[in-house]
Amino acid sequence: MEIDETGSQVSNGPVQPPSGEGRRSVSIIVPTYQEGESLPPLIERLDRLRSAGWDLEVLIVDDNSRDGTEEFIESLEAAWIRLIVRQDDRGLSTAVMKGLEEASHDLLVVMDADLSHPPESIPAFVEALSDGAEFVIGSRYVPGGSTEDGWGYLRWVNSKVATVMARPFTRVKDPMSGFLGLRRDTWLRAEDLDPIGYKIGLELIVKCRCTKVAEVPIHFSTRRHGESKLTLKVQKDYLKHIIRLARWKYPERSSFIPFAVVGAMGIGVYVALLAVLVPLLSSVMGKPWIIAIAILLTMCFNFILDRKLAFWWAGKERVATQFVGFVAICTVPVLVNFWVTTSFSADDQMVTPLAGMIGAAVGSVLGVLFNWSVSRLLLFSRPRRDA
Ligand SMILES: Nc1nc2c(ncn2[C@@H]2O[C@H](COP(=O)(O)OP(=O)(O)O)[C@@H](O)[C@H]2O)c(=O)[nH]1
Ligand SMILES: [Mg+2]
Repeated sequence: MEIDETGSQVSNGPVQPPSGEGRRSVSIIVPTYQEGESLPPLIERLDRLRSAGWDLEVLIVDDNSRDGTEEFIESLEAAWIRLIVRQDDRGLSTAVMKGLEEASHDLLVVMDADLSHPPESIPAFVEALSDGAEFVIGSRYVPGGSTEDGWGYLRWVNSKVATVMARPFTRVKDPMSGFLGLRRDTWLRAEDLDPIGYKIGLELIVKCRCTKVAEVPIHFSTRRHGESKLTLKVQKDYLKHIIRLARWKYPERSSFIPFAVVGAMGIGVYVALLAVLVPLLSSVMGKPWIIAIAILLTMCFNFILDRKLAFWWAGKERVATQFVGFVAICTVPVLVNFWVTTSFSADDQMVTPLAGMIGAAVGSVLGVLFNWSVSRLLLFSRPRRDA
């Protein structure tokens, strides 16, 4: 083995020939945007696999880079390389999906054009798929995998945080990898694919409901040509992507948890409102009225946030009816609180602090469960799968 100019391991002689009977056919999808300089060495390295007996179909999905990519591919006159130039669409995920749709073989590999992903690992991908894996990831974080030195601390932290955020969906060590392998039958199982975000691997693992995911160690090289398309916007999109995946895979929890958090925040809002309103309005109205105003304002706060975060599928319609229903539903636990507080009090004249606390606790717990389930049932129809 030697390290080539890209920092990847490349063998001197022919790369690993296909094992078993006959030639193995693999479709390789390479999304590109302004990768004109990286393509020649990439194609050369893929061609070495062909020389070793692999039957490769390469689909380059380019988003109209106009940097010589088209001219270069045309000049090769290679029947095994297909260039798809997209004029209207832009984006990594949709480019990958386009390539997967157009591919003709049963074994599919997706890789970056920038030589971060060593093509010499493709035989190991095929082996894992033949051994029963539904999905394969080229991984930096399994034994034998590595990242070329020179990754900034920030980029490393970024990758680790993103990996932790993906934990509810998959246990793999490197779910952020863009070097992927899958069988056609896995791809055909994909449901509700969402083109947002860069992390198409994570999207596919979740939406194809993969359980057998293998990780093949790779040496991840730093790109030598061109620039990364990873920007701050990508990180914001990643957060959105994680939220959408959570809503897709765990719709109940993704609705109840924000509802409970907003409910807890509502208690703070209520207390703060009382602190402000009592001194402000005491001279013009009685305490019960001030409390009623504080409760109503808190309900508005909860309604606005719950509609957005817990009942995200609610859309823009029926806001007024939903609000009236919401207030009616929320009033039930408030009345329970009132009833518990008064019935736990020692005598009719005095509300003890303990009774108040018990009332508030019962009211809150009951309130969250009751408000959430009844609001869902009566006011907001159930989340659609593709929300
Ligand atoms: N077709 C297409 N390819 C893209 C787009 N954005 C990135 N790519 C390609 O996707 C691969 C990964 O992008 P890259 O910038 O290397 O991301 P990084 O590895 O996370 O820094 C590269 O081959 C890019 O050329 C896009 O909008 N459209
Ligand atoms: Mg890259």
